[in-house]
Amino acid sequence: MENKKLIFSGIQPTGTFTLGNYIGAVRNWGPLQDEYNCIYCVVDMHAITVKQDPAKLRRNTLDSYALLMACGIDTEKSILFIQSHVKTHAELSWILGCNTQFGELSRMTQFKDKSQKHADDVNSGLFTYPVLMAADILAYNADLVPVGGDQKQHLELARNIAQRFNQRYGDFFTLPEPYIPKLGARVMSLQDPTKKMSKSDENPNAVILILDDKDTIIRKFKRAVTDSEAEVCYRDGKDGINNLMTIYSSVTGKSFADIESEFAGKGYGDFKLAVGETVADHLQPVRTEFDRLVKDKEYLKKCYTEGAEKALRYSQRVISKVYRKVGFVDR
Ligand code: ATP
Ligand code: LTN
Repeated sequence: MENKKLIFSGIQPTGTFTLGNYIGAVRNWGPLQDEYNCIYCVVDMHAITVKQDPAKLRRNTLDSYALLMACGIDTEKSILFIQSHVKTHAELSWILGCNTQFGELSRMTQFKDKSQKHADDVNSGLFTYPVLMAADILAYNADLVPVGGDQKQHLELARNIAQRFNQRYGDFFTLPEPYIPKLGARVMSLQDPTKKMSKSDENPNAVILILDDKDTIIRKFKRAVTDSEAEVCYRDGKDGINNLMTIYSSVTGKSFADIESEFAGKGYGDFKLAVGETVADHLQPVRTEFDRLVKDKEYLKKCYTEGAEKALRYSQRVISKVYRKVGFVDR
């Protein structure tokens, strides 16, 4: 690979991507490919920290892979692979786990949220989820990690784990930096704008899926929860409108001031319709490209097989050095 900084990121195949995943993360991944060496991954091993139906997981993993390509990831420029195909992630995860404190993991807000939501299955994978995430990143000694705002805490932990390893065994890991967009780092649920929009939300009206058709997208925006005023402006306490303005701004590039004047004197109905239409039109090319790609199973297989081979080759070099550092005997 060329001598550029290295980017790593991953997304879970827990369903189809939401507008939150798209604006907060995935749509930023494509444009980074020219400036950086990029490695992207569908993290199916993270997905099984909550119960998954095996047939659905398999389908969602392949769909997620195709969807990343449809969102602009080019397998000629970047390494794009499926996490479970590359064994080094699990191997490094064990070693990093031995350098991570119980207390640190107990403080992770995602763990607290998810263990409440899945109270019947608080398994150890859910608890050590951030260790596997640190392994994903450190197995490539990545410099930058483009994610939404909700992953900041996990990234800080990854840095702490890397630092601790470096102190114990001698400088080795690069400390990865988060790369979080200024706008749209936290797209909120359309039904409860105090909660983040999430793939696993049970209420379909809360979430825009990037594969939803135009009518569905418009209908969901029309039903979005707002407030009892009738003024399109960005202000504290107007969580619903603030969220819609953020979405509209991030797909059109218009500033909040422009949006406020565009809708001055108009009601929420007009604004919601404009957001719905704009988002649907913006996503149309992604849907068209996804439909084309997902039918071509042979091509997808070729891409993810080659992606896994490249990722394994790269990370194997890193892991071999880690094994030596911790005192494992050479094979
Ligand atoms: P789940 O609900 O299954 O936990 P999720 O929707 O949170 O999934 P992930 O696969 O965990 O999605 O996240 C993929 C990427 O999308 C991450 O970089 C994450 O920070 C980002 N992301 C997820 N939700 C949002 C959101 N609402 N706004 C902005 N970015 C988001
Ligand atoms: N935990 C992340 C997904 C993820 C990830 C990673 C992101 C797993 N491994 C490595 C960046 C780098 C999430 O989005 N929920």
